[in-house]
Amino acid sequence: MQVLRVDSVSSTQDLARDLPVGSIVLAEHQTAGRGRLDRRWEAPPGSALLVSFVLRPNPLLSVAAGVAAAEACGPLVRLKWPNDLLLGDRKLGGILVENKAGKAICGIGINLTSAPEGAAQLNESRDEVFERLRAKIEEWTAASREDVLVRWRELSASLGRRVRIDGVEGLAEDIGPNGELIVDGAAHVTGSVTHL
Ligand code: BT5
Repeated sequence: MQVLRVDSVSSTQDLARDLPVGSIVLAEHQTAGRGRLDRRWEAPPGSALLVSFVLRPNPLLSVAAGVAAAEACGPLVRLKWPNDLLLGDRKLGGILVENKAGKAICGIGINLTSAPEGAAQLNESRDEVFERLRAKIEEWTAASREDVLVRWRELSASLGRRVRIDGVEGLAEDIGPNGELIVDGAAHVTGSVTHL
């Protein structure tokens, strides 16, 4: 795997999209880091792990990447559907998967030495977290769908809780075979969850 390390970039996703499968982009700083749905991802220079992996497309990739990232961060980290890493009930990091021409660009941001108000930080060295994450991404993107789903259920902070999603409230019962969240029997493919 080729690792490209850069000081400053608009978004690691922008550099990664033109690289071959197997490439990894790591940045000190992003001037236009992004989350889902055109949201911003903010991190002061040098304070976070900001990385994009160029992978083969896989419908369960964002779920597998969540499992990989949670395990790389340590035993206290849990997953909030669909893609948030939580430490306690605070957001520690997030995952953004974008597809381009036969490639899936999997971006992961983890707060290390700084976090926005109300968010969490890991206080660990970037290189150590990166090396663990890289190994875990390799492991979990090669795992079977069933193994990924079983592990996601174990790590989930959302299942068994009352949640709000797309304006409806209900019990988060399970994750479906394609990563959808099942709330009161109904499958939700996209959206943001609030834990009630
Ligand atoms: C995510 O989106 O959580 C996915 C974040 C992915 C970031 C990585 S960094 C490397 C790669 N390159 C990129 O440009 N992106 C990826 P979402 O679920 O939409 O959450 C975004 C929301 O999280 C924002 O609207 C803020 O409320 C909040 N937020 C922004 N920066 C944060 C931070 N550093 N820590 C915690 N929350 C943050």
